[in-house]
Amino acid sequence: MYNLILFGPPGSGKGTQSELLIKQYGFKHLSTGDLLRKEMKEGTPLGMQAKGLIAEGKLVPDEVVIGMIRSAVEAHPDVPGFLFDGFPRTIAQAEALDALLAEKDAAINNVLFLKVNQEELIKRLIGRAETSGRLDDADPEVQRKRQEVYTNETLPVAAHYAKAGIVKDIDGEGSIDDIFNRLAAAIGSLG
Ligand code: B4P
Repeated sequence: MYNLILFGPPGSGKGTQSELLIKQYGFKHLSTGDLLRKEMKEGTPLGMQAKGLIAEGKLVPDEVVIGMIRSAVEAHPDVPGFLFDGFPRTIAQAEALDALLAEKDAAINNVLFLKVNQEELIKRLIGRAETSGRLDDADPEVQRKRQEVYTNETLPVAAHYAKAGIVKDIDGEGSIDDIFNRLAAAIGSLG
């Protein structure tokens, strides 16, 4: 099993590139953002809890997303690997993921870190706000909060995996195809 984390700040293109990577490699795509938006759309108790937090640019509690990921991983025992998109977002989530995979004699093989400058991120999120209808895209104050949460809570996750020597920086600027080619080259060379 080959397991990959696509890592990067809000708006770095994790969702966009995940779509292309799953087509090419057959990974099972697990996006906590997508799973949470599905819960919100269906109006489940979990979705109702997540809605207010996401609208404020905050993270959903670790135990909630860890539970969602455990269920999703266990529902797909026979896939060639998982592509984790937007997860883990805290050290507690990373440790829970490592433990969950270890139970299955597996591990994270690589973390591909999409690097995009702050100005470009804001430009992309403003662009996405025009069409996404997402609660967390429209308000500049919420976007500022999301970047702050990313710096304080999520960036340490890259350092956690860097200790194992499995993080690879990828230039996340340029055309969607060029970025995909860089990711594919990294996957090919890292195996
Ligand atoms: P996510 O759904 O993970 O979303 P994201 O980080 O905002 O975006 P992503 O990086 O996927 O960017 P995209 O491809 O769309 O999270 C949403 C919220 O859910 C979080 O804030 C949090 O509250 C909650 N949540 C999710 N996971 C959680 C967890 N594990 N723990 C706790 N809470 C959690 O790209 C952005 C835009 O750029 C798009 O419009 C796209 O078209 C455009 N774009 C992409 N690539 C481009 C390129 N190369 N050039 C120009 N534009 C490009």
